Amino acid sequence: YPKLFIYDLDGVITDTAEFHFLAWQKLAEELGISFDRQFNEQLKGINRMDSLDRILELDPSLPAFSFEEKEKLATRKNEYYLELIESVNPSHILPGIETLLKANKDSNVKIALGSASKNAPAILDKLGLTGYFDYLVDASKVEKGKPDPETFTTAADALEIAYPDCIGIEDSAAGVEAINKANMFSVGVGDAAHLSHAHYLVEDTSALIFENIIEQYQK
Ligand code: B16
Ligand code: MG
Repeated sequence: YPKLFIYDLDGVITDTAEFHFLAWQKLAEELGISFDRQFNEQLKGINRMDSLDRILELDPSLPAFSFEEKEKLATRKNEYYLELIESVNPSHILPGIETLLKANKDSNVKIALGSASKNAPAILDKLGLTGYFDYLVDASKVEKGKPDPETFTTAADALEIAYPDCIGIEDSAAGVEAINKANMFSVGVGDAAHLSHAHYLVEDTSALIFENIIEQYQK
């Protein structure tokens, strides 16, 4: 039986991806860079600075930015993002997630968050879900972002649980790769085009059923 579930935030618990997209798009427009939703798929699960680097790479004609300039740009994006998430509330929890968290808690299996977002604890609070979690890993606790396994191993280490006893749930290709590299069981949420490397794949969050995940893990 597994001992720990590690949940990604954006795309699994709530859909903040749209707000990240809008905030990055606003910043990119100010820099004269255009990018679309399809490119945004590549930014899912990628931390703030790495996301900025990928966006700047879209326009090779831009001058090279110093680290300080990039920090200012990243901060500006975050200000736009914070404005957008101000109105986040429990109605923004994705379908099936609260039922899953309840079943998870009732089974005495530990619960952690594994998010690349520095805003993760504040968003969990706005959603009213903080009480379910035994441990939170956000960007402030890790050096190497997804697809490095550190986000997931940090949660397991903090709760002193062996990696093969952990299940990670992710919507991003980078996140599923991170879970697999951590030697944990990966549950992907989304389509096979991005997530064929997941050990168990469901189409959307409403298909995340606790008993089904356990059954797949035990196979
Ligand atoms: P922040 P997750 C990730 O969240 C997002 O998917 C990604 O698009 C974002 O750039 C990253 O958090 C950093 O967020 O700017 O708030 O620190 O999917 O790992 O929960
Ligand atoms: Mg995600």
